[in-house]
Amino acid sequence: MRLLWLCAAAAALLLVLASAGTLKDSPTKERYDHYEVYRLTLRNRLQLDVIERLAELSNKYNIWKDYDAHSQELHIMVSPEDLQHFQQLLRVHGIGSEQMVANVQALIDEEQVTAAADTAASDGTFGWTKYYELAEIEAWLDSVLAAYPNVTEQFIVGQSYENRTIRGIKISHQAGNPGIFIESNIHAREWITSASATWFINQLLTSEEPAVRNLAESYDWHIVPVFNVDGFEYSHTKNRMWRKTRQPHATSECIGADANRNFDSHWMVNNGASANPCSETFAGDVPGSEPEARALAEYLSSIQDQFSVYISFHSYGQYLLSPFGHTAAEFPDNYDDLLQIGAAFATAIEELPYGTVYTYGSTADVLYVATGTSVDWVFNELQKKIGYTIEYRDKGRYGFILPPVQILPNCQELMAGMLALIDKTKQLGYI
Ligand code: 0X9
Ligand code: ZN
Repeated sequence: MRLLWLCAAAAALLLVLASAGTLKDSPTKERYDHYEVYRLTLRNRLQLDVIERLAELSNKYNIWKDYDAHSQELHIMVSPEDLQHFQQLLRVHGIGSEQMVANVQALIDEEQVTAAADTAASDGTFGWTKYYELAEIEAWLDSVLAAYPNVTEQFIVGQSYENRTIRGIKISHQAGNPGIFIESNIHAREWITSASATWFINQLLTSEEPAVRNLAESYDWHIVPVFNVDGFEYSHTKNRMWRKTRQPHATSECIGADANRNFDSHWMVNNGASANPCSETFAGDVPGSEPEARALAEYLSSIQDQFSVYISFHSYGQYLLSPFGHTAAEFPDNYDDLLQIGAAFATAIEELPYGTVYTYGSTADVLYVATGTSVDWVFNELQKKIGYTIEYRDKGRYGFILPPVQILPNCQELMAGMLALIDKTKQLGYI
């Protein structure tokens, strides 16, 4: 009898240990069953403080879209366990809310179902009706490099924390073309960005449309389809909502920093990033603490005479953002031009049958203060005059889990916008 009891106790202890292990670093995939996403309307500083403190203190709340003063909105994901407490808090503080997503896991499952159906139906060729994992994107990149040896060339940005190689492709039809650098998927969960980047590479190489041929042949393209390689891999295998890098922190259980807050330009000023390692916008302990950001800054410095336009792909919200990110009180000298180019981009997209509306302007003005971003670093430290962040579809209906059927429409919008952006940039004499 006593032996039986001992066995039971040992089994129970094992169970407890196993579940504690799961909490720390799950060997399986994180699930988001009945996690909901809310659009909150925050009307004063106190309301904003309440929500921001909530998001900083708990790992269970996850900010999908930070507060911006224009819409007064913030998007936040809440676990089913916290929902009651959360709603009570909203009531007490009189915070307006609207449910955007009823069940995050359902969106993730739909995304996977489409992927499975696509794989079964397809002949194994790469396409843009599903999202691919890092290894598949890299294999495709290899096939492209092999198929177009005369106009393409691989370049290496550097190594990630987990020692993956951050790869890029250069497409050049003639020496001396003005250069355009595209960095994509710095935020791991923004899968539409690498889908769009690979599609864009494919268009530059295969399209027969005169305007696209001109774009491909008159410029040198430097494109990094997946910049945050560790985070992207992790978002596929462990946690669909992962945003940051994967470097552990010395004094915190929380992992990674926001690579787009880690560059050495106005780092951590004006509350444009967080000092809390558990925050989604953790800036790192020092600028360049993340090997990925350090490698990109070094690589860009080494080729700074080879490009004049820098574009960073993000989602979501439908914005074309220019510097500055660190302050809304000052604007770049050429801000009028940056706005003109932004207007051309937005108009071209709005003219497509989808009628998708993009907002343009400086990051700090139309969105929120963000410091240490890659675009601002290139603009301020490498003195580049044209730099943008594109925030792709949508406005929050699906957020980061943009259904695969929207990949191609989003890409068409990218091409229309890009043609207009480059056209206007040339017209204004920058390239
Ligand atoms: O907060 C960010 O890093 C970007 N938004 S996201 O929702 N994709 O995280 C905006 C970055 C703005 N970019 C620059 N200031 N350059
Ligand atoms: Zn982003």
